[in-house]
Amino acid sequence: MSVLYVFLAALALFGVWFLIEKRRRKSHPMPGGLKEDVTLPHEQEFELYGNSFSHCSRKTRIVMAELGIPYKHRPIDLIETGKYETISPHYLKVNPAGILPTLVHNGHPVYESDDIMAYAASHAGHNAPRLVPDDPAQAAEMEAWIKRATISSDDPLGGIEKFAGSCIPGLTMPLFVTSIRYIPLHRILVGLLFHPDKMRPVFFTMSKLRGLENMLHMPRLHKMIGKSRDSMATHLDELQSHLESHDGPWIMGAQYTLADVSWSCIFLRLDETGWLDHYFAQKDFGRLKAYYDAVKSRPSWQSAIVDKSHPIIDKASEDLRRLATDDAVIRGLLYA
Ligand SMILES: N[C@@H](CCC(=O)N[C@@H](CS)C(=O)NCC(=O)O)C(=O)O
Repeated sequence: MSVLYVFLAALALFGVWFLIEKRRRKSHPMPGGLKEDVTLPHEQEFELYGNSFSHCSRKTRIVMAELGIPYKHRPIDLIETGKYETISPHYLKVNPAGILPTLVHNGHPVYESDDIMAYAASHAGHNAPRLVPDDPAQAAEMEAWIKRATISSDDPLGGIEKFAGSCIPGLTMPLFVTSIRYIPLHRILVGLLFHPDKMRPVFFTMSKLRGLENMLHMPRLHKMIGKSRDSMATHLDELQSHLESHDGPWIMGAQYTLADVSWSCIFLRLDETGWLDHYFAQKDFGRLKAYYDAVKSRPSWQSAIVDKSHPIIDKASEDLRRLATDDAVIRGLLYA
């Protein structure tokens, strides 16, 4: 009888804790752009909340580096790099949507990576390089290239034929699975309790328990990866044709722009997930190789990407490369 009482008391305590925590971790979508009516505690004029592995955070870090804007970097973990810090009460005060990145300018937050890039480019001062063409037609063309490389948080897999960014979640799946091996299960369970998108922690829990080969055998995942792989090949073809038919070296010609920032992060993700080697082995993508080498040789790459790399992601990326090379079944499931 007393065991039953202890059990019921523990259950009641858990219930109370859960309800309190759930209130503290309430999230809701936020529109992009500057929120002038919100003022957050800050130490510097510019502060950037981001994560080393997050595609959207990477874009904003490169832009800040290219523009030469000094900022305080405030790293926030995603589950892939250690824990669900985006849904911590502390970060939800900064961004109630619980997503990265967030730029804070004089205490006012700016949301959505593409809006952050545009905001930074227009607040960088007169001596900063111009990352947006002055000509409106050129600026519109640059916007179209950016949009093509954007990951939508509303519908991450929507429109993979139209948007290279929409292929990224599918193509990153294998790396998600190898990185989650380094994260303790109880950290993922926090997501099952509190993350607004339960599909994500469910996927991570399954990945942790089942491993890469079993996950790749799942028909839905296998199909999603295959469709993303094939659509991305078309996007790369089209980018190569565009670069070949224009005077480069950049997407908008002689001027390095926000479009190059977005696409360089697509290349990085394809690189760390092993897909770039696959595409480059399939076809002569010489122009794209040169393009990727050129973005990597810019000083912004060193400070925004290389210096901010994460050991778990580096290890997981190596694991994935090894598995895809040594394990014929995994190789077949990924590339056949
Ligand atoms: N459209 C948003 C997408 C932001 C987004 O999805 N961020 C991811 C990281 S790349 C995130 O914070 N996810 C929260 C999570 O994984 O729990 C943007 O461009 O800023």
